[in-house]
Amino acid sequence: MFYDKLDEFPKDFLWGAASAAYQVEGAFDTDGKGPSIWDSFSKIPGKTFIGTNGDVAVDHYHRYKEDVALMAEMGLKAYRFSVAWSRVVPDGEGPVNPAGLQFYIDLVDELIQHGVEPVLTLYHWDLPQALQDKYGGWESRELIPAFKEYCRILFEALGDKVKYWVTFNEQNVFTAMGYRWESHPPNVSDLKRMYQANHVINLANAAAIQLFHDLVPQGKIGPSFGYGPTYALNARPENILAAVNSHEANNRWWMDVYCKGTYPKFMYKQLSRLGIAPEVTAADHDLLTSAKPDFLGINYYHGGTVRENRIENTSETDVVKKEFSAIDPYLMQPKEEQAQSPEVPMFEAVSNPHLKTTDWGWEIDPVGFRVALREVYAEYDLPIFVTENGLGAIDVLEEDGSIQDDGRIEYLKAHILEVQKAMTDGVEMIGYCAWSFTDLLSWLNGYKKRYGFVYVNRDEASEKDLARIPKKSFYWYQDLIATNGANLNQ
Ligand code: BGP
Repeated sequence: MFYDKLDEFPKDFLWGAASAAYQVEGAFDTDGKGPSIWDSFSKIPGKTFIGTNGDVAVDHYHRYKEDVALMAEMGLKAYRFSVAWSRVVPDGEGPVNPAGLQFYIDLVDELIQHGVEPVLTLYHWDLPQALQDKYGGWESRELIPAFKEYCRILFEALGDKVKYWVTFNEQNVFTAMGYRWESHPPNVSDLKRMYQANHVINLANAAAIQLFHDLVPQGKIGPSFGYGPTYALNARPENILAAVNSHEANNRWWMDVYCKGTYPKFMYKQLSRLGIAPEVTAADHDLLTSAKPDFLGINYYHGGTVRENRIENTSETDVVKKEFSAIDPYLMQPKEEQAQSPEVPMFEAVSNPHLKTTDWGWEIDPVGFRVALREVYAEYDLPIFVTENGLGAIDVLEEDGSIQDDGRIEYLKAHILEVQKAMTDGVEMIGYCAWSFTDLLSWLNGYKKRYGFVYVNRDEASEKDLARIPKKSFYWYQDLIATNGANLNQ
């Protein structure tokens, strides 16, 4: 659709930025915090970029006041952060650690005092190690009551101050990376176990939403999903069918469960055929269908392009196959040796000849953002909160002390413009959180790949002085917020 004039952003649109506990806080064993699975995994040689870990990260735990002051200076309307479960409940299900809980109460108070709306993520990948050791982590149903209890603690402590809550961050990504690709904890490669863990997380998600609606009726809660539209390489019908398959495997497999409480049928049958479908009991079905999110958090970086599965495909062998510099979380194209892989007979991922990529090989596709927002809103009819979107790049601290991140400004501008178009189309939007506010630890790429509006003076070799230095994009976003998006077309 083309418009001469786009709708204005609503006055209360939440212009925000996001982070996650393990990536910013540091203080990994301070004030009674227990270890998480990321504290252990990041210490395994060869697992992260030159051995980086979140022991110190960007020391947000000790510098949150300075960070919040910068948010206020920028005029930020919302800050999305996550709570480290093992800071609040060190053993995952034992007694509360008052100092850990107090940190989040103080952070929320600080945000509110500075006019920044807190957006709290309950789980951004750092499961307490004790729950991994005791029960085997998310594969066990024992984690459902443990998660529910942890949520209750936070709902009771912060339910009157925090309106927006996110249950799980990118369930599709952390289950694939953790249980299939051995690149996140718990470092497993087993599809059956992956689908089992994923099912337990679905149940925990539903249980948390139910409890929230009982305890915090005035609040809003939903998951944040790593969504990417799936394109067919061209109009060849076989490729269109492949895109339908890929959409079901990579998006609907989660989104349908969140919103409708049921798994999509074709993918479920495909997994059953391979003996790796999760078992859904009658009680599971009741729980999943009884809990509905109030909004959908969408993390958007890119989508993917597919063609007919390589078993049947005979006509398009010349297109360059997608080369991943890292594992692509959104199009989980299987390794050759995984004979059981459900996707092999369904589709094959290829690179999109129309798109450029970032330094890390991620396709840059602003229009895909609009497609994503349109698809999600049309299918699930819930307001959307963009909970992540941003550009990972190498930023240079110039001799004059500035950081000229024009590439990031260009990226964000193009993407936010597509949000405005989607909104003009009719999508109901709550807000937009860029990833990220300050630079932070990239799970697998250390401090080389930066996303922040604020540079943090540290690298892999040294913590230096951890000074916060606003980048050029900081001032650009400040102006965007001040004009409520009116500068986007300039
Ligand atoms: C998302 C995660 C974030 C963040 C972002 C960038 O998948 O939710 O926590 O890490 O991706 O990822 P990366 O640092 O790998 O580029």
